[in-house]
Amino acid sequence: MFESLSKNLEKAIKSLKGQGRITEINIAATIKEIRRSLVQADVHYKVAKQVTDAIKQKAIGANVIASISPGQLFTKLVQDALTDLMGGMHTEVRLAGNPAIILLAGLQGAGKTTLAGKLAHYYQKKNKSPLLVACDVYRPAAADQLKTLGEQLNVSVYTEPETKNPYTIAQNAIQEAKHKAMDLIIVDTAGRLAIDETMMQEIRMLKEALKPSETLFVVDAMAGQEAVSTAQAFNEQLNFDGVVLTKLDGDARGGAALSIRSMVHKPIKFISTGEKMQDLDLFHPDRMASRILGMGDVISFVERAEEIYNEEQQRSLQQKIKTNQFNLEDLAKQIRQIKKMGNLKDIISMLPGLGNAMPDLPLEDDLFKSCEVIIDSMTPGERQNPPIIDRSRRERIARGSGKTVQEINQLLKQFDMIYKMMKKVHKQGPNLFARLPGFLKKGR
Ligand SMILES: Nc1nc2c(ncn2[C@@H]2O[C@H](COP(=O)(O)OP(=O)(O)O)[C@@H](O)[C@H]2O)c(=O)[nH]1
Ligand SMILES: [Mg+2]
Repeated sequence: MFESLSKNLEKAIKSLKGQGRITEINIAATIKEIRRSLVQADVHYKVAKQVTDAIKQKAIGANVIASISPGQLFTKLVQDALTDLMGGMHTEVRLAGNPAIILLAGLQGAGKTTLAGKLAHYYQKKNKSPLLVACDVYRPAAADQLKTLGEQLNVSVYTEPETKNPYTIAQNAIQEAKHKAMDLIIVDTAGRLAIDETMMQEIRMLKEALKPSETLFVVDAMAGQEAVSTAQAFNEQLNFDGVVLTKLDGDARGGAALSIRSMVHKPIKFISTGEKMQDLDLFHPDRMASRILGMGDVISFVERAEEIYNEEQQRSLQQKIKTNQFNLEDLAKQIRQIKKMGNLKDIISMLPGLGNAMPDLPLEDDLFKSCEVIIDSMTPGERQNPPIIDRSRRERIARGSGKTVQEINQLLKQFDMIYKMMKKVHKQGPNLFARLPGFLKKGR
């Protein structure tokens, strides 16, 4: 996401390099470039102008502090301007009442049902006890979709296949939640392909009747400017509390994320970056701004890493390295852990300096897949003691995994490198990757 915007902004700021000081004349081209980059990212022209006017004013005003380079100053000013544009601070989702109710609204295909599952997963980790409620009464498949997610997450799902009134279903779900001492209800609703009076009326009534503590409008970020106008239309009818932007992993140009706050005056609360249940992040304007500027989002990275690496796992990994017992089974385990952090491209974009360097690489989520397939085709003995894998074993593994012997050789060579590197790192301290969350935290 935001790849071309990031590149364009970086280019615009780079053009200031070599300038000793800031004058209205030498920043004119940069300002124009920044504005053009924003418009190209599908930010409304007026908003883009507002942003660049603010940057320009501050840049000229800041001229007196000559201790930093114009490039550095501009990066900071653009970062601040983008942060302000997206709302400044993170706005919390408000969960009040027992059960607390979250109502989801949005067009068909926006990602509501998927989000319902993600929110259940998210709040479950926060020790809430969620109940998913299927109020899309038009598409029977929607209830099944929710049920599948519920099973996968081990979260209860409330459905009433025969009932055609979403309000009745929701009321009954509230009773069910009270009965079972569940403290959070997430209501998935029906969408339409376009804004439609019947749908608006239905969701408006549902909101009035349920009085949810949080009504979230869900919108596909790839819709660009249209996401903004849809948000405006829903907000007029619903006066929702916050926005969830989905599909930011796609080729969304970023316009929706950048403009919604200033055009609709409602905060973005969550962003979704993939189809998996863990691909959900709280929206932090400052973190997003640094990500756009290619400065990464180390804090979100750390938060995700912390979720999957508990102390116990770290200790056991360190122990293995210390006693030279790290083997291919452990490598496979590490790969699975990294994959749990979510979409690979998304994770990499959180790391400073890598976000902009990576988009050109064919980084698929199944990058690790062939490693896993190969390791799967080995016997336990081979995984635990890779040196025994001789030529004939390599041939057998190649046949079993549908790979070539060269690919097997390559994996074993990579393992050997990782193994040596880990031992080296271990001499200076415990495993680098397992240590990364704490390590990065100390740095910030
Ligand atoms: N790539 C990607 N796909 C998503 C995301 N959120 C939802 N989807 C997909 O978008 C499609 C529509 O989602 P769904 O939840 O059924 O939308 P609904 O009609 O609003 O309930 C499904 O195929 C989802 O897997 C996301 O953040 N990224
Ligand atoms: Mg749905």
